[in-house]
Amino acid sequence: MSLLTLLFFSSLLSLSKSTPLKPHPLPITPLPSSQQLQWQLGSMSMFLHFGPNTFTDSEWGTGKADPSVFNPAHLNATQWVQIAKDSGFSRVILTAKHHDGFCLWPSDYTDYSVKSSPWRNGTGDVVAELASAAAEAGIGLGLYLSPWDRHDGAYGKTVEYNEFYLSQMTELLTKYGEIKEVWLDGAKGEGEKDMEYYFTTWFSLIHQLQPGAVIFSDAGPDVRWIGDEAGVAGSTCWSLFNRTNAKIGDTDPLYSQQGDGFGQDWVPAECDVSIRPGWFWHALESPKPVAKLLDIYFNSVGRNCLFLLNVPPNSSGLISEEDIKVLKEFRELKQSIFANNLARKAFINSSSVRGGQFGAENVLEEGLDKYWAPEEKQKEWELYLEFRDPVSFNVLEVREPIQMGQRVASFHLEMRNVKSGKWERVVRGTTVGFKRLLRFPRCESRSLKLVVEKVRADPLISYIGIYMDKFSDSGRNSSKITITRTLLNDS
Ligand code: FUL
Repeated sequence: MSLLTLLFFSSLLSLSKSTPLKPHPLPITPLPSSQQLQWQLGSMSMFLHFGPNTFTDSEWGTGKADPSVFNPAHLNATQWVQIAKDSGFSRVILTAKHHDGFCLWPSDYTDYSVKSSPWRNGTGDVVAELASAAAEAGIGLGLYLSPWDRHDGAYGKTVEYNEFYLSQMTELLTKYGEIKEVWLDGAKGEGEKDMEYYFTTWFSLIHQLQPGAVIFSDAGPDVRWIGDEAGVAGSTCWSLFNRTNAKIGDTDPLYSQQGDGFGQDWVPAECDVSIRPGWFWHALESPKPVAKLLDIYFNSVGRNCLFLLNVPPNSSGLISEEDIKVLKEFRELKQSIFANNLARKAFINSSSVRGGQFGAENVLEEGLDKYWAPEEKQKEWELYLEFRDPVSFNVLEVREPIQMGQRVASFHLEMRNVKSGKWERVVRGTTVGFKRLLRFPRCESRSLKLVVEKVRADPLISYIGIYMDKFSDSGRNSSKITITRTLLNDS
């Protein structure tokens, strides 16, 4: 190496040593916990509704079904987990106990469980089998312990039942390794015995026993129910929320679907929906078509939420072939849309930059830690994408680095018309959050502009995607008709 080259490199080194980085901007509260961040990064979880209802063709079991009905001849939790993993789900959540009170693990606090069933001669434990399959495959495990218990005699006696429920919860959270999510709800039939659930105590115990878990309920504390069972979030969807405004078992669906831009708590939403009409498997029901799953994906993951898709194992103890087929199509369809981010071909620029490491080019890199930050005190926040050749596209993706808080309240995309050279609005959206996906009729252009309109604090953008969804474009997706020009003002 010549002296000159040495001098050149050492001056570069001393330059990088002597030029400190520009600090990150201040996060804006409320902020996600590390458990909530990890949960959100997972994007999709698979719900597994399984129990006596699977064998009695019912949804809300009475709690009186004889345990002998539970006898899945081919139960294989490894198959459930493998399908979940192959289809892109990061977690599985099992109904350890549904409303009928039957426990899928041999609880020491009741006889109404697998141990009274003929399955594996009463020695089986579905929770244990699933826990070991999930650990083996490296995907997270969640458990649903229904508060409403139609079997146990203690139900209706507040202190007695809370003791019973917490004892069962303790079994679940101490015997099966790491639990990533605890799922509970306020569902209860008309005219049921009145009683109080000691939620605050339950939540403390759960966090004590499984500090890595998020707790799901209508009102959080960590993850909120979206307010419907169709898997659809509001087109405005904040992770901000006021927990005091929501009561478990009695929530305002609109408030849950939209969240609250002025909320004091960070409680992102989970969109639960079943692949079939029922939550439990029924011989006469079929799975939804792939186009429907894609719609739900856009309306949940694409609206800053997590998609919790229920895929119920059948009475032989396996996930049915028809369901596997749709899940495979779903995975392939997503892959065909999102594998090719056209924005990567663009030259990216912005209206301003906060400093060196916050440049606009960061929006092409996956991950939360790299993002575009504009200079402070600006009135306009714009990102420009210039392509060498015109590109055809019909999907926009925008993401915020949510560890810094949720900021964007509205934005739109513009394109320069290839023929007239004039700027035209393509689509408008309100909140962004972890991920926002918007669909619109196919467009073609060489120049695009993402304009952030309203914010809670200076906007930070961590990712931009521009995609061509050929499936919806070709008309094979029956829901295509819903993507009309009326959606261009998606507010
Ligand atoms: C509801 C329950 O009543 C349904 O049976 C199902 O488990 C659904 C996911 O939650 O509250």
